[in-house]
Amino acid sequence: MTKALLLIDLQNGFCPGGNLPVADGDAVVPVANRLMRDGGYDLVIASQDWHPSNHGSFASQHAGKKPFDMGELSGQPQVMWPDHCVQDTPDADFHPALDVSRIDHVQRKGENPKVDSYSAFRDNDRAALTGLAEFLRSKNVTELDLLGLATDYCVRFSALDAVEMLPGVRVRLIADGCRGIDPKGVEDALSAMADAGVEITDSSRIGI
Ligand code: VGL
Ligand code: ZN
Repeated sequence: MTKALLLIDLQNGFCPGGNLPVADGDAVVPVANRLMRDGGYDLVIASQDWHPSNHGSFASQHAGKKPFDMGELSGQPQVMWPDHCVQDTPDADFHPALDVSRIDHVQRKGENPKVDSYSAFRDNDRAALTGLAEFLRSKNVTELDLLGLATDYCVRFSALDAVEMLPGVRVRLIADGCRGIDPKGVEDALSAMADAGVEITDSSRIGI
């Protein structure tokens, strides 16, 4: 029995002042800190969106595209994002208030410029794995709770992959520990996760 907490992309880039800010994104940092301290977890993992400066999800790499337009990347539909979480820049750093001393393992993603990687488990085209599923299996994880940014992108796809790639593991989303980009997208994400078997819970129900 190993209980793990997965923190998705708690980076400056997704917080107010960052390059792809999620409204109120920094409000989830205290939730993460409290759960790392009091949640009774055996293992804490944090994912980090970690793009090269020429990443193909950036509107800046596509002539005539503006951020949030739809475009294509390697023949697949792709949201054109503002440049964000570029490797070794402050935008990619964890939020300064996050208690990184309690993180056991960091999983980076989004390094291949030709494909985006919302999920902490694998690229959007599902071809390349990050190794996170294998890591969690090697630690005999039986329960995985997750929270972070953004509910409608990286949290959603990470939770769905957790259910699919870790059969038998209880997967729970800590809803008050998440914030999203688009309200309708958040609503769709919550129902897609619930339909897939993700339990939706709240941090007030965890720990002391
Ligand atoms: C994310 C869009 C682009 C996320 C990452 O962390 O949800 N969203 N890259
Ligand atoms: Zn990204």
